[in-house]
Amino acid sequence: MSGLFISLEGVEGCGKSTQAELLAQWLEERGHAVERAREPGGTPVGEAIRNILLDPENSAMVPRAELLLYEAARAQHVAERIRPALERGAIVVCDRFTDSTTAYQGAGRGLGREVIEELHAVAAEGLKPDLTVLIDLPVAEGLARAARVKARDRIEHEAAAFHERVRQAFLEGAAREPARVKIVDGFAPLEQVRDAIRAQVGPFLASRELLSNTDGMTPPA
Ligand code: T5A
Repeated sequence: MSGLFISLEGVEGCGKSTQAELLAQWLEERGHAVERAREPGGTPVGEAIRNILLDPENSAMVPRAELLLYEAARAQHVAERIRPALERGAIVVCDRFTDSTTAYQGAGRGLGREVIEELHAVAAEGLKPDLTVLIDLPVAEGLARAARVKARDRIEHEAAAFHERVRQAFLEGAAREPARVKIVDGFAPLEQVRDAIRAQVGPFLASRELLSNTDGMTPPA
């Protein structure tokens, strides 16, 4: 596959959707074909599963059913949109991917990493992001930001301790794979977060010889 797969990750309200849009626009302005994507969702089947997953009415959902629904939405997304876009040579900018499942279902729900990684291999056909930007933010700030924009969904109703486990799992994932997962401070003003993301993505694309105008950026060590 000739494209590139970039995911944005982090706790609720950390600014992923905002930054995914800014990043996609920036890449398009530089002449790249960009596929915007988000999980759960991104396809008609995936959006229907998203509605089930996020509906607060579904409070009886057990963790394993939740896990399988996230992976089912992902299987459809990878087959219908992500893999074809990568085969066309596009840059896929995805708001959440497998790291979210590892953090939320693995650590948040306590299902553990092993079973989840086996499911990733099935649902995502072994596909991993080339680069992941983790926008790190204290849980309370993220939940407060999210609450200002929309009503709380089923996952946002979880206790603070659940979201703390999720944040720690994201940070542990970044420590395990420092070459792929880059941490950006989400507490900074929006424009600073945007620039910090560009400072990771620009050199990464340059290292893959995909960005002709690197604005003087040098590839990361
Ligand atoms: N989930 C997902 C799992 O449990 N397992 C999985 O495998 C997957 C894929 C998805 C839910 O599903 C869970 C995680 C989630 O709980 P969602 O609605 O897509 O649900 O939830 P989020 O991805 O968390 O989306 P949010 O919209 O809540 O958060 P974002 O996208 O991180 O934040 P954003 O960009 O919408 O910004 C929120 C607000 O903050 C402001 C924005 O303007 C906006 O008002 N903001 C800032 N304010 C100050 N400073 C900054 N730097 C700011 N950046 C943004």
